[in-house]
Amino acid sequence: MNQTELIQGIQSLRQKRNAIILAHNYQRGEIQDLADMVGDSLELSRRAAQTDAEVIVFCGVHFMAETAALLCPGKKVLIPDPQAGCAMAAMLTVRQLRRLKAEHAGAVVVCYVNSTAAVKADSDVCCTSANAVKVVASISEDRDVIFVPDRCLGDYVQRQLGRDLILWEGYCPTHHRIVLDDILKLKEEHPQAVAAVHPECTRDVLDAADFVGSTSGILKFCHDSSAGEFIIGTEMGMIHRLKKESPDRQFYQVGRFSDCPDMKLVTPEKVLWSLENLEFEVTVAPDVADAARRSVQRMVDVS
Ligand code: CIZ
Ligand code: SF4
Repeated sequence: MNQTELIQGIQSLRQKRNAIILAHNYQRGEIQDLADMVGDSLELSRRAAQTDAEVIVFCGVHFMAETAALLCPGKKVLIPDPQAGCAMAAMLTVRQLRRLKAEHAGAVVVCYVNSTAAVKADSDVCCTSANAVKVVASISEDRDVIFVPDRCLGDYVQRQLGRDLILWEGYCPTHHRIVLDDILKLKEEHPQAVAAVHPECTRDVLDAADFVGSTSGILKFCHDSSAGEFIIGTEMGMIHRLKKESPDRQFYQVGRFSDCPDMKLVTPEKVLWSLENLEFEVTVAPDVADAARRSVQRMVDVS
């Protein structure tokens, strides 16, 4: 089967199954191009909740498909490769979270969306990188706040708010491969370029950037900016979308190692198989789902 036949096969199966294909901003270019919508995890889950489609093929990693399943009860949520996990989400188990909560009784728990549904269920409120500062700011100053699992995003939030948070040691291995030296080198080579980076990067990288934001934030920043050249410090799948939306501008990826191996597990062939076999369904146990949905809903209410 050549590429054209593959895409045609996906399109006809999508209709037959009454399915919608959602792709995260970090997916391979060819997946972004065949999807009904490309976005960040929350934008995609919200879109999933609004659709009439019965089947959602979520091209992303497991926690994202879980979030879609939480927000879309009654729909079948499929992930094309069940091995696509998130290294950061795997860095915090519910047992570890419970131990941390026991050490800080009374603290409010904020969990980054990059966490399992079970961790979300054991947290008070969820956040994304787009609204983390807003979510924490909504918590009364006299309460302690535990922020999990990303230490870098938590550190960014505490510096933005001038407020100490109790942090966990989780991190994104992909964003940690975006290093200061590579940004500085690009800035030297392209003195007119402005640098936009993701808050999962380390503090020295954030301090060297002109803008810090989520993938949706970086897209908006570049779109609204009058600059013609950008240095981009996030997972490299973003460059595809940025170039596609602004073909007349230059985007320079920081370093050559910032690809997320889990995001790249999804291929067009696997999307076809997913639609063909209605695999691999992602579900969340009802008791966990109810509690996790409450955390996500609290985030939606404050942001
Ligand atoms: O929430 C998302 O989609 C993630 C993990 C990244 C981002 O900044 O959009
Ligand atoms: Fe997880 Fe990092 Fe991959 Fe995002 S880029 S899915 S945080 S490992």
